[in-house]
Amino acid sequence: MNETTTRHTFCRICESLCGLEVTMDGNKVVKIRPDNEHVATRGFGCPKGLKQHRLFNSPDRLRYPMKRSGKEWQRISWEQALREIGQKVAKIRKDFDPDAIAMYVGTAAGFGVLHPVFAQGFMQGIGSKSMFASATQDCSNKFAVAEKIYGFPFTQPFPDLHNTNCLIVVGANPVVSKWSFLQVPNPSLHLKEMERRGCKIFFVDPRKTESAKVAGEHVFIRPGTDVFFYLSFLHELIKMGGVDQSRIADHMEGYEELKGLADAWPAEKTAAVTRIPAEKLKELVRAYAESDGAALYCSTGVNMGGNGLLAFWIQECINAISGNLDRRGGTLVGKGIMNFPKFGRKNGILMRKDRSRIGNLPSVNDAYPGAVLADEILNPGEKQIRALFVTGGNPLITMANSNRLREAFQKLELLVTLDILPTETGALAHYMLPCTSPMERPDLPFIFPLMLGLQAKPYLQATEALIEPDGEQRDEASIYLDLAKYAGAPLFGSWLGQKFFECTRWYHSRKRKNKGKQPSLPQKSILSGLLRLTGQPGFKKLLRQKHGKLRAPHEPGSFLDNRVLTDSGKVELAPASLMDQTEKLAGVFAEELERTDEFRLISKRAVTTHNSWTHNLEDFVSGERNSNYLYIHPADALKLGLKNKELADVRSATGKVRLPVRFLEDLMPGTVALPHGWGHQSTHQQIARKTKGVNVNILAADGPENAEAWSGMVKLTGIPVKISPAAGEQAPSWSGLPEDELLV
Ligand SMILES: Nc1nc2c(c(=O)[nH]1)N[C@H]1C(S)=C(S)[C@@H](COP(=O)(O)OP(=O)(O)OC[C@H]3O[C@@H](n4cnc5c(=O)[nH]c(N)nc54)[C@H](O)[C@@H]3O)O[C@H]1N2
Ligand SMILES: Nc1nc2c(c(=O)[nH]1)N[C@H]1C(S)=C(S)[C@@H](COP(=O)(O)OP(=O)(O)OC[C@H]3O[C@@H](n4cnc5c(=O)[nH]c(N)nc54)[C@H](O)[C@@H]3O)O[C@H]1N2
Ligand code: SF4
Ligand SMILES: [Mo]
Repeated sequence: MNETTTRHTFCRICESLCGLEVTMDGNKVVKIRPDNEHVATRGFGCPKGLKQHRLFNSPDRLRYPMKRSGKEWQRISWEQALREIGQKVAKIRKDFDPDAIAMYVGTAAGFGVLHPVFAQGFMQGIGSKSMFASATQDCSNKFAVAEKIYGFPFTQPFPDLHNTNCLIVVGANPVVSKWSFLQVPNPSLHLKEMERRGCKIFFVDPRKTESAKVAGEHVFIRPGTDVFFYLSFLHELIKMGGVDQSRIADHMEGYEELKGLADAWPAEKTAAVTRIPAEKLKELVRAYAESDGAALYCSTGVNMGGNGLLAFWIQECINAISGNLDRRGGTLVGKGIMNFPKFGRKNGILMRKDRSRIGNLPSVNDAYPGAVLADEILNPGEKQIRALFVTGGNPLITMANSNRLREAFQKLELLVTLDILPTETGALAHYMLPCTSPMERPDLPFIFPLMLGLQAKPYLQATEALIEPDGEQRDEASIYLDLAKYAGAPLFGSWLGQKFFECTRWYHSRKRKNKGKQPSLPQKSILSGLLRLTGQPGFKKLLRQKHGKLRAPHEPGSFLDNRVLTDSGKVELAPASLMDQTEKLAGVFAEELERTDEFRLISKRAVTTHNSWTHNLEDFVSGERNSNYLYIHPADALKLGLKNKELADVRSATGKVRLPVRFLEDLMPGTVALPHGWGHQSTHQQIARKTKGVNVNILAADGPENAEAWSGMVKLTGIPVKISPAAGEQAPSWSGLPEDELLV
């Protein structure tokens, strides 16, 4: 056996960014363990992170540029791929409008520093504003609200977990998903520690989750009704006198309007809709108001429920007026390595005021809502989308109304995916371009910690590429540099910049003297430049601190005085654009009262799956795990005549799927759960495609009429469904896919 070596890196699959210790045998990763000495993540890791080398090593990995003719895929050279794609882009740009070329930026793009920057540079060079992003599935509400109340979309307060005495978690399941918009590894340990030191914890969720079983108290809420929970919380908080008037006077505008809004929503009124008894809600408010440092936190269960904009806004107002914002034990606003919000606001970054051609919906973080992507492709016009680049995402599975998206994608003149795997979206593409995996590229932590300090314990870390690609995989930055060249549209619209990067890459490749290697930008030098620009140690120096380098701890009291970026310099509690939206609330409430019998479908994440892309490892999908299931409370099942393990038909206004039932007592009656990210029967991933699951997003509605104002988000949770025992033929479409698309 060769001699093995040990290297240190960090995982780039989810926001935990766990420090990892890797055993290498030459160019091969043989074992991954959690890094016990990591300054912040201290020996934590999950099965996905610890087996990622096997996911990345799969024989199905994209290793060469691939071109599709009809149903046949053929390996082609990079030269051919880049030239043909570039020419097509140039032609569409010339014959139509730059906006006819679109891009969808998926979650994976956010886990590298250079990938999203160069993708954006490519689109800017083309002059296209047709950007879409996975954030419109899961968190645009947070960005839209933050821009209005704090002055910048990325100003995102997070709970001071280490010091808080009361934490109310609404629609999040950190034990499975880790925290989002906050980097805290090992959520179970943290929650237990918090409870041990006397912190009160509540989980407000339609399911008694894994998190709720670890610590704290669980409170059921009917899916999609969070906005009424928050309104009553605000009402009762004001009534109890839990408001810090002097902080409001010093740092906030609009309190009287906010108070006026809350008047109409006592806990007794909303209980019928949220199903949270008034007394229980008051108990939560009391615990929150009486604690020395308390925080309300929400995530996708609230964001994706149809009223995420208003719900999150009111949550933030509660944290602010109670005096908890910017306070030890309350919520904090972190600092990245630079003052990105100030820089962004000054330069208009992420603050474009564009509106979509279809539906006239505003962009959030300079991206349009995914809700209109299919419409933008299907509806004629000069700016009709004709080409789409999908970069680190898999929209066919993860966006609403998958069958309509499929139809739209099939009409595109050019669909290109940049991925590490041949995905379901890739199966419809004209070209699939192979990218380096996280193990094959040097990096710094995800943009959130680096630029915004959304970390419980702030630190910095750098990692080398651990292995060389075993095929022709290239890093995304390099791919976009070439695509820009071949399309005749320089990155960021600057020929000088384009030439600079081309020369740098040429020089770097020559210096490496490695024949046969793929051309690559000097990523470490570029990252080092970024670090130095912001007064940090360079990349090489940072690498020496292999377990991470701690940064200054968060400073409560550093935000309200001088980092609020609204025109008034104060937190805007009641901006007109949000107040306008409250006019619909009475109507929504009345409708909720009418629809108390309706079944509502929610998502359910698992430790072994990550959105749509970790299903190609036998360990994660063997036995019972080879499918998703319709989870239902046994009492509901009995009413509907459904039996455990038998098939059910699930219908929504948009589509239908058929899948096996599993009883789950943890669910609130009237709620069913169906995990997302499944329905892989059309992918070229050999293991994933043999799984049986269905794509839940066949049931979710898209289109501008279903998009929430300002956030542009559609309902991916709380979807109304009808359920019955399976009846009639098992048509292929019940698995979510047309017959001619099925590979098995
Ligand atoms: N019904 C329902 N729908 C949902 C959700 C839900 O809860 N319920 N959740 C939503 C959420 S939270 C999100 S964020 C979206 C996710 O939406 P997407 O971002 O579209 O989906 P992912 O499955 O995360 O896709 C990531 C892709 O990146 C690829 N990849 C991994 N590493 C790399 C890399 O280094 N480089 C490149 N180029 N590619 C890489 C993977 O193979 C995968 O294809 O889905 C949403 N959809
Ligand atoms: N293992 C694993 N980890 C992941 C991911 C993954 O797919 N798998 N995805 C990653 C991504 S992209 C993200 S954004 C994060 C998401 O992280 P989280 O936002 O924590 O996502 P979930 O674990 O789905 O938790 C959402 C919770 O909301 C509840 N819920 C559903 N509908 C409602 C509702 O209407 N109201 C309320 N109050 N609750 C509701 C659900 O029951 C669930 O417990 O996780 C990340 N981490
Ligand atoms: S929790 Fe798992 S997937 Fe997330 S960063 Fe840690 S090891 Fe990676
Ligand atoms: Mo997400």
